Amino acid sequence: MEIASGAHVLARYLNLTRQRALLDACRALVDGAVPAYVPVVRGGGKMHVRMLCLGRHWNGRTYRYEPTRSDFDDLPAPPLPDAFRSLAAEIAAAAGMTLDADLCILNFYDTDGRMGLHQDKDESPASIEAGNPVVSVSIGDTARFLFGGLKRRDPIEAILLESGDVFVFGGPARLRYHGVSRIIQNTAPPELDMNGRFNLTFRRY
Ligand SMILES: O=C(O)CCC(=O)C(=O)O
Repeated sequence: MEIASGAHVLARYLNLTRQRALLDACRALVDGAVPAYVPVVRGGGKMHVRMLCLGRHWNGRTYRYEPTRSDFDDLPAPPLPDAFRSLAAEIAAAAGMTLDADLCILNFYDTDGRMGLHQDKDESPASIEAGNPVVSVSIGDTARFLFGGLKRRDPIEAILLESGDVFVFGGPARLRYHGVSRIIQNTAPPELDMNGRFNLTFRRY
């Protein structure tokens, strides 16, 4: 469903088998050799997610991408798995767009996780101007996702993103403000046997 020009929600795009496989991959990554961590941002506040960047690291202090995590432990960002890159391309195509992703920001929200309203504007100007979409995949508990306009004060729509839903925003929607106001506890499919929510955003730098 196109909710705004360039912004598509594909409800339950991933079936349970694919959700389970992605969940296993996410769990292995966040507890792997280069683990997820809680970023501290420019103003000194802690984010309300555990984050792991793949392909390129997003530095929460500088709001820039870099190869190693200079704001945390200097470890190199793990590579973007090929299966993630093809998943992102497949989903973008399902929304009528194209994406050759070279990075993914993987966030884990526990039951009181959230993310303030922001624009995704730290990718290269060329990528943003080209309208390359951000492909977002949700696994686990439902999120109350906020989707606004190109200005912070524009009206905001709340959308529930459930496990297996994907959200694609590119072209004229690429710089729309968005965030997550809350996670709705105990809403993950029982088959996933999890609390909290993984969100993967695939992007092209
Ligand atoms: O968790 C979500 O659905 C949104 C994540 C997000 O806004 C981001 O990673 O920039």
